[in-house]
Amino acid sequence: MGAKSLLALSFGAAFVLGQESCPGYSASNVQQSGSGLTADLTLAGEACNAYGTDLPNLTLTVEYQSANRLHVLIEDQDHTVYQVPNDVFPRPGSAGSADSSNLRFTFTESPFSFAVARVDGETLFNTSGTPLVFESQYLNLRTSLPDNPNLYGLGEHTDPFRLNTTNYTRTIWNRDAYGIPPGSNLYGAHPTYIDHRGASGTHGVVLLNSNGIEVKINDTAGQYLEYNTLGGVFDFYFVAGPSPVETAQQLAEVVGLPANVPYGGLGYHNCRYGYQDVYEVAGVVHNYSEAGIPLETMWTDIDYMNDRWIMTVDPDRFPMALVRQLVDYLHQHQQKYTVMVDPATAYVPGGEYGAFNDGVEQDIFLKNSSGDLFLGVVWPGPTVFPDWFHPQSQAYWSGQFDSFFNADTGIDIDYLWIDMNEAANFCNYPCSDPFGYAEENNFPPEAPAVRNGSPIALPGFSADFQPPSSAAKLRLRRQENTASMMGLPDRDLIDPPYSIQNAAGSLSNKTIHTDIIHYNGLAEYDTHNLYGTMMSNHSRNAMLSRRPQDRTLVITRSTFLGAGQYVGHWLGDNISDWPHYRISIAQMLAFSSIFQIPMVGSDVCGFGGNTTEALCARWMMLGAFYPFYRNHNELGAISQEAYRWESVAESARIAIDIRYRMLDYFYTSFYEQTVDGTPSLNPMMFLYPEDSNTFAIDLQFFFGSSVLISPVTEENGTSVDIYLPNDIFYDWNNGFAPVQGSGKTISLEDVDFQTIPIHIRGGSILPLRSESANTTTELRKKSFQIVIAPGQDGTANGTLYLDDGLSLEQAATSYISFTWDGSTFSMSGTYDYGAGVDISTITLLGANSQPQSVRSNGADLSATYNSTTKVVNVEANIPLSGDATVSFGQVSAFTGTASSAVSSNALLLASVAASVMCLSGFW
Ligand code: MIG
Repeated sequence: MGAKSLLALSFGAAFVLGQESCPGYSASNVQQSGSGLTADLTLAGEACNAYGTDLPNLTLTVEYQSANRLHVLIEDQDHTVYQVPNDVFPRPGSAGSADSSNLRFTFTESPFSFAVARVDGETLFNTSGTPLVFESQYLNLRTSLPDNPNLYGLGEHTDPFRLNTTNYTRTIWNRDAYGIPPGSNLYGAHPTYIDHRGASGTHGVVLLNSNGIEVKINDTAGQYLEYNTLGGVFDFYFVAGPSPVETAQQLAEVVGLPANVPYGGLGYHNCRYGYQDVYEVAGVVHNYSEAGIPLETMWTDIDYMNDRWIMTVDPDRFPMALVRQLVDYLHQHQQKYTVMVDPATAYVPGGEYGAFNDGVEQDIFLKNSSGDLFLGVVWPGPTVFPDWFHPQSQAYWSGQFDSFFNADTGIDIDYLWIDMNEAANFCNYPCSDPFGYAEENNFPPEAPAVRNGSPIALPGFSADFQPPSSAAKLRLRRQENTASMMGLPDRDLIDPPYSIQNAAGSLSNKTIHTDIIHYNGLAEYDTHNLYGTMMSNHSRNAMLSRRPQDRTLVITRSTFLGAGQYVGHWLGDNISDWPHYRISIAQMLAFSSIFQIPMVGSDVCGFGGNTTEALCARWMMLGAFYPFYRNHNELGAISQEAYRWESVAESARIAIDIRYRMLDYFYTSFYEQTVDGTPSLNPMMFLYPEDSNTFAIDLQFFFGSSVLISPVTEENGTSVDIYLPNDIFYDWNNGFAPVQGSGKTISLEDVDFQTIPIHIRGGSILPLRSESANTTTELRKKSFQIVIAPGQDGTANGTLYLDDGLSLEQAATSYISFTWDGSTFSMSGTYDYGAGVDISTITLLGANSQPQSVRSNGADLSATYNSTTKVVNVEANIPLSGDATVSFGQVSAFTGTASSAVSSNALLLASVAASVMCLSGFW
């Protein structure tokens, strides 16, 4: 046993002692007001100094911020302790009162503890079991919970969506986490959870704290959840729910509403690490088009850079002139281009490297206490890191983007990918010899060979799409280095007395050292978890400054609370295996439905290791229902572009076809999330919150709120057990035939490798495009097919949001509500955006007979009926320019099993008596 673990053990012992012997606080000077209260908290006995020194004087501030939100802040009276800066995390406004709140705050004076309850009497949070501990480098607070609670969130992690509640630790400390192992801290910090109690409601709790955190959940002293942090303050937001969807909306008010994305950002993306040169990238674009698989956006990883220096191109492999031709080609074909940028910047003093020189000149890189630049080792070798807290950092970053990503002279990217921003550093603490480390470990790595002779002739690319005759590689020689709430003083910023279970070991391992002080005086120890989100915000602004009229799409690896306001997130370095395929659903649901970062997805077909044909075929279909749909692959792994196997190509064509037909439906859901936080992906328990069978389900999910996706999840399997709540569904893969769910698991058999089970939830109206297209630009020219899927009560509704898909400020938008009351379809709303297309078809599902007539505006519309699938198709041709109604005469709705509804993925339904009935007295 090493010294370090002995140390940890002895601290563990001290902790138990500390917990019992810490004195807690007593409240005095309580000032009540209509909107909350304040009190002084004074250490109630002798300091225990378990992991640092106890702070003697604290302040409690309680604010009823809105009807459903309560803010509880416990901070040091001196305001010396670090708090997350308001410009990094803008606090939500406050305009509530105790009288109008659905929450109640109560407290005990001595020893101080508090509780939060909903006005219905449900206690949500109660700290009375243990004394509050508030020390210079350690905070501890515990709430008791009901037995066997249903808890979700506390990311980023790859544990099940519903969290374990015994002997479970969630460490929150952003980390470069290849392979995203379960039970460990990953790239993002989201100390938010929701607690779901079925009929007793759902609520949410956010701890706004960017220090290292360990949340412990156990049942050894009754069921509890405990926060252990390495600093900061207790800054809690409680939201009342009581439904899961309302909880999500209220959490969005705390962390901020997510940014909207360009419509094209929802198209299919292809990426990999290890494309040899620009010809290979162009070849991939060509191959997609040959294979008839729609490719919306081509991506390039760090391969394009000259020796991995950001803001440079490799003159041999990715000469600027050719990259520019590639981008022109993509743009002419309505496709987009994205590249990666890392924060770590090659350390090359005394040379001609602009990104480094400009940063030095503007003094925006992080420094050691000696005043020297702080050096780590990343791809280019020894590197420096931008200090996002520097007042010039935005100007610097935007300036680099303006020149390198200049539309006239540089790479005119459409979207942006930012990586390694935890921040990642390959060199372990103390990294005393970054030059030696870089040398030994071969950073930057050898570039791949330069192609000899003429590149392959690629159809569509001009004859001069070949290397400039005198490719002069710019090689700069690396030289020796020539060149009030700020946090308590006297802390150990490297080895704090309490150790959180950072999978990288010491806090400073593989990242920026935690004793680095930012330009504004804040310590990396306190702000580490903010680095990726601050880079995200800077990068978004830099992209917007290039194209001020347009929305942008930035995809980041590291996130903190509120990052969704700026960026989307890909789930990092997964592995090409079935466990990672499965866990991607839980990860994605947490980001979309809890953390409010809805533009999310995993590397399709898997990043690390070699994928397989079967896995890739399934993953291309599952990925079609990730908001962010990108195939990405590791350097050295076998190729996995969607066209590499015919079975995968076919899965991709089918899945993209479905996704694109649904794209406006999903775009509408996404838009709605940007307006009020309503999740655009739903865990099953969000929509069936009283059905306890749904609480742990994380292999099925709703795309939007109406489309249930139930992928095959077993290796090489062709069957899947799926749960259908007691509700009516319609089977996408069987001509929309109705399926009565009965709160049971059913088996779908013979689900071949080109099929993903999809069910439309009764009660929905979906606006689909009548057909798919090769790009989203073309897709927008297709007419609409409105699909009415009546619920068990015979009614349905849905919405459609239309805009130009790109502008930051929209000149005109349409927002249309559709309803079905059992016999009449109506649409009403605003119609300012000219979509240029009509509703060509209205499709009514679950109809028991051919309607005698279908009328709109006094005119008869022609309708056909399929008695096997129970579907009525109406030639509607209704413009999207004004309210309209269509009445269906004498149509009766179907419920129960479709006796002959057998498709390739035959449904073995729990036997529900086939019954045909009129659902409303109207018929
Ligand atoms: O240390 O840029 O997660 O997507 O391909 C690896 C190379 C750095 C990690 C990213 C991955 C990317 C890779 N990057």
